[in-house]
Amino acid sequence: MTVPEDIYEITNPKDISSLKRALVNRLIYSIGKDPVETQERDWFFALAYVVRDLLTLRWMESMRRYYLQDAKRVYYLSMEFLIGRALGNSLLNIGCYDEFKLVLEDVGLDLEELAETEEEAALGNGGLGRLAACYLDSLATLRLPGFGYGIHYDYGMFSQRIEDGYQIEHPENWLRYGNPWEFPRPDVLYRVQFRGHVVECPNADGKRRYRWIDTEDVMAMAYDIPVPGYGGETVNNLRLWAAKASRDFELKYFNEGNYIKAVEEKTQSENLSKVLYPDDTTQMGRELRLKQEYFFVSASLQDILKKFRIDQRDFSDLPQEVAIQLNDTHPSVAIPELMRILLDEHQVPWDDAWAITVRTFSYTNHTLLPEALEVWSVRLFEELLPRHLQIIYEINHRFLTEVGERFPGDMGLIQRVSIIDEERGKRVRMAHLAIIGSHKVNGVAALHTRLMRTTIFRDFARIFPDRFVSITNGITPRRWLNQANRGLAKLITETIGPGWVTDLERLRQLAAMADEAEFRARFRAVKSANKQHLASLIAKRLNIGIDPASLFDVQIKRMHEYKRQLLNLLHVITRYNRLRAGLSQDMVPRTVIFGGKAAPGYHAAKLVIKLINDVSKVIGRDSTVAGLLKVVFVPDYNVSRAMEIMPAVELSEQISTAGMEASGTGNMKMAVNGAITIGTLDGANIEIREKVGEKNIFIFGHTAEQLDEMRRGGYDAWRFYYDNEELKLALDMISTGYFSPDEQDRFKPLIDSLLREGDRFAILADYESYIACQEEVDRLYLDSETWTRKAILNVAHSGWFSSDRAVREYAERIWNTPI
Ligand code: B1N
Repeated sequence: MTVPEDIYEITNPKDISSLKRALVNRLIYSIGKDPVETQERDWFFALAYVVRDLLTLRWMESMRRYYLQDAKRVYYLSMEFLIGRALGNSLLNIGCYDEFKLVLEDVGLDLEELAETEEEAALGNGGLGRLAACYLDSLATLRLPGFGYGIHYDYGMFSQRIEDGYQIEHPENWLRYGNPWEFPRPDVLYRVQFRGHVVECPNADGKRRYRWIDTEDVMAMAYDIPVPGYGGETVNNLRLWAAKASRDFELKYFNEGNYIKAVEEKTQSENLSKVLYPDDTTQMGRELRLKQEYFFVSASLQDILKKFRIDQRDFSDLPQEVAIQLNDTHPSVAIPELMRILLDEHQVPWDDAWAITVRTFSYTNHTLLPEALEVWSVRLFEELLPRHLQIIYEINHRFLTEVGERFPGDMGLIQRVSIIDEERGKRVRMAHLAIIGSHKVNGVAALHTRLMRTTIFRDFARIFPDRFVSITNGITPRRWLNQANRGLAKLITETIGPGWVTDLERLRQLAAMADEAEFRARFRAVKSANKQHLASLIAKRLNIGIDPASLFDVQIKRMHEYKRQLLNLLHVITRYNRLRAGLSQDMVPRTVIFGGKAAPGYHAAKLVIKLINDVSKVIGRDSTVAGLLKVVFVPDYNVSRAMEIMPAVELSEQISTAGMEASGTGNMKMAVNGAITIGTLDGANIEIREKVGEKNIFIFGHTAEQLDEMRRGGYDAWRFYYDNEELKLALDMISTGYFSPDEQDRFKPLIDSLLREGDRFAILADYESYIACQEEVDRLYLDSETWTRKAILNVAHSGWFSSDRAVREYAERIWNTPI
């Protein structure tokens, strides 16, 4: 059947009265509420359903268009999609924000307030998951057939509460009231196998064939979430898989008359998609995690191949029709899985199957930290995925044979590049598998890619010189500027027109405006309003008063030692000491804001949260620094909090140990919102400096190379301690309980890590130049015109950090789907 023309309930999305009719219809017929007796949440759901309706037809049109164009499809496989709230973003993307605002006013409601009732989809940890969400937005905006595949977690990122200064994790049941954006698809169901064993069966053609049998199976059920591009023309799809028990479990026990056992088993297998692992840049070698990885990979590949086979094409066409991007190694079991399907289920010969696989996959590496590189014990792999382990051995064998032929006699090389790590118990190195099984491997910033090629993957860069490419991360200007910072967005549009929303490089036109006093005043007024807004939120929620006229100095990101929140604190303490010593004349009043979650088992990171809160308390109670210094820890940092804070930031803290932050993306968000960065030469900070100009950024600290050299010569932590009195004082205050009189050695582990355990993150080495750099920040802030000028230039030169640019690069250089 073709879709009848008159199916549209809303014939004109600009027609307020038809929008209102649709809204009230939804409230009555979909929510089942009498308009005279409603709660705010009812209206939110009604509105979300109306918006989803508007998306749905465009979504079907997009799918039809792709089908007719026979366009090559891009699949983004990711364990994480940190989407955040969808209402405001969808309304702005389809261009109906103001219209719905009026409709709601008409029924006595405020759209912004209503939007706050939406639970956020926090299906990710941090940068990696948020990047995936930004890329989905850009894929749709660029009208590319790009689809996300991930896991439909019941519990996403935990919510963080602060009790007595400590982080307490609470589960966040975001699906409690249902998710109005998703379409459950009980008919899209795939069987995913686990365990069992492999048998070799004789084949008529004399070739060996393998069958994976006696498996324990789980079903994957699809949930579809529409992803609207800007302008509303294209709507793509994010498909998330939820685990459902297979009927086999039930039947087995039902037949034995054991009803309770049957239900118990059902719950157990459905646990698979229950919860997101809250570990950012660390690996937890847990069985459930490997099961999650294979679960969503297996379902996604079955789905991808089902669509591909619709036209009965030959598998050798797969790389022309399909590109699959692996977001880190988390989905890299897709490589042996595709091989298994081709070999065992379709009898494709090995060499053909391998050529297809390598040309289809590409892999993004997001970190060089050894603790984040995924390895799985061979034993666990064998237990859960015996056939995949066999295939991995065969991939490895063939690869190592080839390497042996190309580099004869180099046994060290063979050991280093092998997929199997033979030291410390046999383990499967997923990064090696991902590199060997992909045609392109990309790093996420220039430095990161260079380090990847010269350090951890040096051998692979020699073996596959053309495989490694650099694509610097990007952020979507729709959410991070147009939506989050309405004031600045309006000012920009009034100045250069609306084109920047889909062509962020146009911000460059603002550069000339930086020299105009009137524009600077308007820009300052926007920033000032944003700061006041944030101050009022902090007052309302945390009952803390902050001075909107003070410099807003902000570090918001996951809590991790390499991100060095502790270095920031050492500056705060030093500043406090200087103020108390009466040296306030050169210092501007500052509000230092922190926000971020620590992995629940990461003790050092959690202790830093406690230290921030203890320092905040001591400083907050000291009347001698009142009005001059304040420290605030914003609890439960998430996408919504980020959208509130980013527009108000003046100083963006990007102070990771050089060589350790692969890229960073918060750095880009703050720059485009008119903050000035204080940072190390790390990750994308280097490219930010290149774009905004070195006069418009504060750079300090050792470079990655300098740190490397320093470590080779022997790092002497104590020397930094004894050579700098202010550093010594700050450390002594922490270690002698100045901030923790109730428990003097509370922070001993932190101090020990710096002085006795080698200061792995070079906090002491960078302290002095950080403090000096912060002095420069104060000097500049006193000159408000010059500060504003530099802030404007940051906005003007941030266009390159749009995720549209990044996705275009993937399309051209990796997926071969040029736009
Ligand atoms: O990915 C971001 C980068 O901007 C950040 O610099 C980088 O730290 C981040 C295991 C990770 N790398 N690795 C992870 C997340 C979850 C997990 O279970 C590792 N996250 C990053 C985007 O490129």
